[in-house]
Amino acid sequence: MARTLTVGAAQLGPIQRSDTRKQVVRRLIELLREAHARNCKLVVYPELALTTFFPRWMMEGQAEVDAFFERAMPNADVQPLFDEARRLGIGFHLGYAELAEQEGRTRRFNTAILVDPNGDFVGKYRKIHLPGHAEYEPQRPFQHLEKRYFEVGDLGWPVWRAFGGIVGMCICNDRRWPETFRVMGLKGVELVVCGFNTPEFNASMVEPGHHRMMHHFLSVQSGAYQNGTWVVAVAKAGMEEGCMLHGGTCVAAPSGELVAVASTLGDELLAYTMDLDATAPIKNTIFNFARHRRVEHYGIIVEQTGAIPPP
Ligand code: CDV
Repeated sequence: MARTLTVGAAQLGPIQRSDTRKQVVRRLIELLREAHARNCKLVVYPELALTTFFPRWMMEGQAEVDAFFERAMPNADVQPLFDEARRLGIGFHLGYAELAEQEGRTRRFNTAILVDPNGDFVGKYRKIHLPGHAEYEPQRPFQHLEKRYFEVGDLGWPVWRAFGGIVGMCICNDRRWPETFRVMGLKGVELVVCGFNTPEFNASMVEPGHHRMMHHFLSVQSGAYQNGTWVVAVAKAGMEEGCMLHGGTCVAAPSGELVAVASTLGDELLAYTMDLDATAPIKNTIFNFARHRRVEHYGIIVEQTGAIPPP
């Protein structure tokens, strides 16, 4: 029997700072209902899907920062999403800022969860590749303070048997790193879901605008192809507090081809039915890891972080 799965890539338009969680959750539920009408079994929401992308601001007071974090999941504001998803029999992936009391201290992560159609937790991922900087940089038109507000994720890249396949998660900047996909590829991943917030303009370097979207697609497509996996990458898009997020929600097939791309910068649902068995031809041939990988030559990848050119 074919292992098909219909996934809803639920792109969000901008969330302004004044928007409440309740307002945002209403938008998430609207997309969820559309996904149900279009037979989706899994809905993927973006990174930090409950608030504006707050690392663009330098905030000195911890209370001001913590207002963007969730202390429990679900909490009262998000519970209606969990209730509606369970009622409709749809699972979902949701990104949010997580404040956790762990090992006797308060910890903050850029987190995503995967919830099954019964409303049960499948798993959690905490973003590992945190881009940006930790200190205020006055030359930037907007900040990117993920390194200030979040700790590096401590859960690795687990994968889970869920939704009829093997599913893993990554978050935004993670998609640019081949290591992200390869770790999950080595665990047999068949579907990687990834939420993102990517500004159209790179505040730290001169980069033509059209490169931004090209680099996004290039990263997602190569991660898919080189590991024989489906990738569903979902944007927060549009003009958010004066910062244009480039959008580009998409589905990449295990062949590396883009099979669906969003056409707007607003709330938009892409529904795509994928065959999870379409991962096998790539996994069993060109990227048959057991047969072709040469680990005796890969040590430097984990022994060394930065590049060291010859003298
Ligand atoms: N939220 C992100 O991780 N954004 C980065 C930007 C800063 C480049 C990204 O990789 O899209």
